[in-house]
Amino acid sequence: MDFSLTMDQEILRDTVHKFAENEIRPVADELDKNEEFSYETMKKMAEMGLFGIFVSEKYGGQGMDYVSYIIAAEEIARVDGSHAATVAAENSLGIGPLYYFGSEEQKQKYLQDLCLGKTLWGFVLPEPNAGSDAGNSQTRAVRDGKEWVINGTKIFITNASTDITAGVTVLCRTGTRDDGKPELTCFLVETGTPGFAARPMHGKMMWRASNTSELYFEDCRVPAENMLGERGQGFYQMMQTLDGGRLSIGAMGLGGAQGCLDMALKYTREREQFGRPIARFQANAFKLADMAMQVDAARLLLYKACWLRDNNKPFSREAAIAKLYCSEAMHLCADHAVQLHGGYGLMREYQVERFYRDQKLLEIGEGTSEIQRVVIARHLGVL
Ligand code: COS
Repeated sequence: MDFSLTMDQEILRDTVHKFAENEIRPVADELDKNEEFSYETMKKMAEMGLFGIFVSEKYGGQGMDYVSYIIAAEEIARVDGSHAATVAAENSLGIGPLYYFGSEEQKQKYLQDLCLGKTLWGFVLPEPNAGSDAGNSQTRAVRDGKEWVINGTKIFITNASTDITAGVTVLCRTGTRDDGKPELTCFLVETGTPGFAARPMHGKMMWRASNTSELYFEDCRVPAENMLGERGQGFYQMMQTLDGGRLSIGAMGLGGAQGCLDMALKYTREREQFGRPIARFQANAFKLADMAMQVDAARLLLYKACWLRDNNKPFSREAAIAKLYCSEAMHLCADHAVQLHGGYGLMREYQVERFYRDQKLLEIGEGTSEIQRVVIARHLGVL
């Protein structure tokens, strides 16, 4: 068994780590406070090659493996959840479906600019009444000559209403299958298509500097060639995309947990009470030890799942396990980090406060912790 990273992966980690520390950390708090999506750091992340990391160079990507992409997401999440969300959602959810299921024409049309970070793309699955029950999509697409007409509402979509969003991949009900289940199909809808509106959602507790939107489709017409893959394949495409996306959330949990450990170690070594650094009180040292254990276990689970994916082996179960474990690891680490900071941990000036808020999304987005347990239990054959 070889647990070492390749030279390229080590270099990538080091480069992204320095970038996140130098370019993102100084601005993260202010952007979070103002609920502001930063086009400036978006541009810098694009110049770093953080979009299309696992996409072939033929389409403008970096041609690296999934482990590399996950390392990049982890290193950004170590500093800021919002920027990690922009990168993770774009790579796995925005670019992923186009890259894996798109026609050659669709790939040629959209991927180059997406990989260059000139544009962003949204992945549109959840609806006000179709969250965990994602297959219960009420958004409908009806064929009319050479077009499809889409009607419905979607919610909680990342990267869908920025100034540079080029479009979205939207799951629609296109009929009923022979077995009575809904027939679900994905369509590409470009920004500016009449009948399509994306509105930013404000007032979020977490990821406040990332872009989240509500989407409205009212008699929105798209040409038949905007179908992604084949009719009736939409739910499988979305589920496969979410398997990869759950690894991204895992990376954000791992990176966030590591970030909390870094901050807690620094603070408890410097902060003195009763005449010594508080890290040297056993109750606090044990918290730090538990955090380190969680981070190590999370990293092993996540990298193993990514290794399976990179080696074309089934990884759905392992993605659910990694997502669940990494997000719960960050929960514990953020909780301990705030506790170790005492009263200061409750203040915005200390970044653990932001990590404590950002963490909660990871146990809800891309399938709640309960849904991950459903997926794992189904693999065990007990549900
Ligand atoms: N990859 C490919 N296909 C998959 C799949 C996967 N990982 N998981 C399920 N499928 C297929 C099944 O094989 C089944 O195929 P058939 O209809 O041909 O039999 C189909 O998808 C439906 O699967 P299932 O019957 O298991 O669907 P359920 O309605 O029971 O839902 C869960 C399954 C709950 C796991 C799914 O709805 C889910 O993941 N919900 C959470 C959604 C989510 O993460 N939302 C967050 C969006 S934010 S981006």
